[in-house]
Amino acid sequence: MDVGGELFYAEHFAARAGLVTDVDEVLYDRRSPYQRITVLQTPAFGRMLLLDGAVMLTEWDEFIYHEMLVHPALFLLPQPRRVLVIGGGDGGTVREIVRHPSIERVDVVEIDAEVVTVAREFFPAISAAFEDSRVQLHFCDGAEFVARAEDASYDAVIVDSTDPVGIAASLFGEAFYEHCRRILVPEGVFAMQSESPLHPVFRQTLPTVHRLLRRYYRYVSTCLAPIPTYPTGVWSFTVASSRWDPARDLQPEAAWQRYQRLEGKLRYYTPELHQAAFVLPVFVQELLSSAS
Ligand code: AG3
Repeated sequence: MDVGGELFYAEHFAARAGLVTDVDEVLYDRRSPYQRITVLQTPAFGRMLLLDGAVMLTEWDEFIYHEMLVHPALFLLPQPRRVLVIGGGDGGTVREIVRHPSIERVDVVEIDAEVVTVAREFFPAISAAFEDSRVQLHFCDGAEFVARAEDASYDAVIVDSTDPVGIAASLFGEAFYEHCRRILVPEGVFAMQSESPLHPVFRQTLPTVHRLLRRYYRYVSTCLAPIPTYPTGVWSFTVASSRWDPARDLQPEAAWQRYQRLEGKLRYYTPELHQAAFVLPVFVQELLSSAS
């Protein structure tokens, strides 16, 4: 937006409530066959990636989102080897996954090849993990990919989607979750971003997701993290497994040993933070109990 010669950008989650920031420069702004892709240079948040005007990441706080989407799930598994990522075309999720030395293969299913092209050009540090030899990119629909994938072929499935509308809507539906369960090994882990529990509309995602996932997994748990540039600033991630209780089955000693051996240094997640993040405030507990 350009008002009185000053460039700024705003994303609202309610009547003119939300995020606003000055913009130094619009680095990229084009329509792909699927969506409008925008890259902004801002003084406050560094570079920002928007899809259809919604913030996907900023250089300033993307580490919180990507660490909390990936590590609570992968640290539950004694030895994560094969991981499927649905979405995640910017590369941040893959960057966190390949920090785990046990990883042998990561399949990334991104519907929009132009998101990857833009990430490679404008977010080289975030998208660098795509060049890792263990990573395989697939440009197709995530719901179709999981429907075709073989039974028990992944240790973890991680869904890094946009909001549950438009092209991402199928990634919040029962048929998709059923296939994810089928293609996971019995002791596997499923993780997804599950929107904000404070959002006037999308907070309903959380109880809906719990109700559906409980059909396929013994344990379904949600953890929270602050993502200041996302709508409301409070975000949820939901982790499910039939073998591991995400809130209780982290073995602190073993987790710390693995934590030391990760490639690179994390800035948000620790095994202690894992335990704390699954402790939910009253209003989120109430939202979840409306699911059954
Ligand atoms: N995933 C986007 C979460 C949804 C943000 N919603 C919004 N801004 N309205 C981000 C992908 C990062 N890898």
